Amino acid sequence: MEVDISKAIVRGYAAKLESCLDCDLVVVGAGPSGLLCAAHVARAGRNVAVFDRKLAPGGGVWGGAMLFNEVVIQQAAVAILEELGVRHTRVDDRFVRADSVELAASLIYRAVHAGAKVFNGVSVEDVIFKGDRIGGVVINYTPILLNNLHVDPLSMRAKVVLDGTGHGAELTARAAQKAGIRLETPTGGLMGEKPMWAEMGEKMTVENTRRVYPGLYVSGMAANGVFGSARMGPIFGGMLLSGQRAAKLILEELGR
Ligand code: 48F
Repeated sequence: MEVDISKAIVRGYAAKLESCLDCDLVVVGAGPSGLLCAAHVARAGRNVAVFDRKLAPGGGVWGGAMLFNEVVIQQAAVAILEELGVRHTRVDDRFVRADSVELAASLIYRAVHAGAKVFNGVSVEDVIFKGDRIGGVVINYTPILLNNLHVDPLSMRAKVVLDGTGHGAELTARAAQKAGIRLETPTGGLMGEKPMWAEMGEKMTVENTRRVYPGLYVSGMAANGVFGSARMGPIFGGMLLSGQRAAKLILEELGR
């Protein structure tokens, strides 16, 4: 029995991973923007893989604000909450609030049920770069990286890569630094996140959701990090709207 259990797991995981080695979209970072984008693109019938270095996907949603596990969402994104099936309570004319655990669980459920393959405990440590385009990602198990073990990674091809890595825009920063590329930003480089300004941060995270290099898009806080916009704290409507916009732009590109 022990061996049959192991066989089932090994075969299931191998099949899942192999099905993504040449995919349409790799989402790096299973935060709210990345998960919602993955759900939409997978629901449109595309082959989507999501990687998160942590054990639990969901990014910064779980802890609400300072571990007070509630989140605030502005009216503009309430329709997304309803589509996700997340219950919410009116705060005032501008906002509703919701349980952060319910939001994180719903985002993960929607992405997986739409057909996206979510790989937890896997870090993206590099991109595949061939001259004029980002063509995929380089992955490794997080425990290998945490223990500084000298173990080579695996690579997977993707038509589009989404940097949804949150504060720091880690993937875009690494790609820009290692490949020496000029990003499609006003300065050609990573402009860096600005201090808290909730209204501006929320507005800009949606506007900044776009392509930054052929084959590479940014969403959520990574988008604000790349384009030099403010952080916004525990209001999550912008993240959801950013994920929705990323999906729309990526589906347009994939449809070409
Ligand atoms: O930061 P995060 O939640 O992404 P987001 O969609 O949302 C930001 C909000 O949570 C919050 C906010 C207000 O609304 O400001 O911060 O921008 O999630 C990013 C995920 O990316 C993973 C990381 O573990 C987290 O779960 N991640 C980061 N770098 C890597 C990565 C990497 N190199 N490989 C794999 N996963």
